[in-house]
Amino acid sequence: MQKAEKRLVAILRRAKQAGISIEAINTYISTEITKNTTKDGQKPTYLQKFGKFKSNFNIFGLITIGLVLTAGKSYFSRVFEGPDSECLIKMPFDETKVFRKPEDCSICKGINKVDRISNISQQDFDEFYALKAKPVIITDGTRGWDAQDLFSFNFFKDLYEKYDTGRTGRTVCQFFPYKTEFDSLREALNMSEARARLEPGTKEWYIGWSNCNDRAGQELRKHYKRPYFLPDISENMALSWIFMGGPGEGAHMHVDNVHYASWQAQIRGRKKWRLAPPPECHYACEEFSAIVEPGEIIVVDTNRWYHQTHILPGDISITIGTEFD
Ligand SMILES: O=C(O)CCC(=O)C(=O)O
Repeated sequence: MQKAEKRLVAILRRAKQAGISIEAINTYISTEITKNTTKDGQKPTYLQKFGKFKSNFNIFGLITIGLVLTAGKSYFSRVFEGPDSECLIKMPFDETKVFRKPEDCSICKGINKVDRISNISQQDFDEFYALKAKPVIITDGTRGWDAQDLFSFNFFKDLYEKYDTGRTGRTVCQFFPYKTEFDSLREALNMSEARARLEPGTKEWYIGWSNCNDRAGQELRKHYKRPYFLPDISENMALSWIFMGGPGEGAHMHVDNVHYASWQAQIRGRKKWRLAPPPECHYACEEFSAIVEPGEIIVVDTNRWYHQTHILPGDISITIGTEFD
C-alpha cells in the first residue's frame, strides 16, 4: 500500500512537471477503468473481450477451443500477452530492440561529457539529471557504505555457496558470461584461485549477473544503501546487478531493454564507459566516454544511451547497481 502511494506521488509529480492537469489525469483514469474492467469490476478475460464472438459458439465449440488452448498452453503463454495488456501477441525479446520507438534527440543534444558532481541534493539530482536522462557521475555516491572494504571475488563465492544461485520461485537469475566460457555464475565462481586473483598467464574474465536470491540480496544490502541523492519518492528496485572482472574488455556496445534508468556503484577498480546516442540521433548528438573511479556512482539511462565498458589496468572491477524510478 505504501509502495503504491509512493508510486502515485511520483506519477503526480512527473505529470505536474510535464504540465498535465489533475483533471486530465482523472479523465484518462476513468476512461481506462471503463475500458479495462467488466461490470463487476474485474479485468475482462479474452473471452469477455470477444463477448459477441463467444455468444455465437455452442458448447462443443468452446470445449474444442479449450482443449486446443490447454494442449498448447506453454506455447501460447510464450506468444500471447496476458489480459492486462493492450497487445495480443508478445514481441520476442530481441525484436523489441529492432522496433524500439525512436528517441527524441533532445535527450542527448548538446551533451558531450558526463558531469562529475558531489554533495547534490535529491531535488537537484531529480531536476538536472534524472528527469532529463542526463548521464552523471556522483563522486561521493557511495558515502556511508562499507561495501568497498568487503566486496571481493571470495565474498561473492562464499555468499553464493551459502545461498545457492539459480531459481527463486519463477525467477531465473540472469547471467552474462561476456567472452568467458562460463555457463553459470556457479561455474564462474569455481574458477581457479589464480585466475580469480588475475595472476599473469591466466585467462582474462569479466562477468555480470542479477541477484535474484532474496537472502543473498539481504546480505548484500547490509553493505550498501539506496544512494543519498535519490529522491525519497523514487523507487529503488530490489533486483541488484553485479559486474565483476579483471582489466580488459567489459560489456560490448549495446542498449538495454529494462524498465528504468539505473545507478551503478564502482566498488573496486576503474571502469571506462563509452556512451553513444541512439542511431536516430547520430547526426544530432555526440559520443563520449567517462571513467568511474572506486567509490563513485554513475547514473545512466541504459535504455536510451548505447553503452560499452572497459576495465582499466589495476584492481579487479566490482560494481553493484539497480534500476530506479
Ligand atoms: O558494467 C558493465 O560493464 C556493463 C553494464 C551494462 O551493460 C548495463 O548495465 O547494461
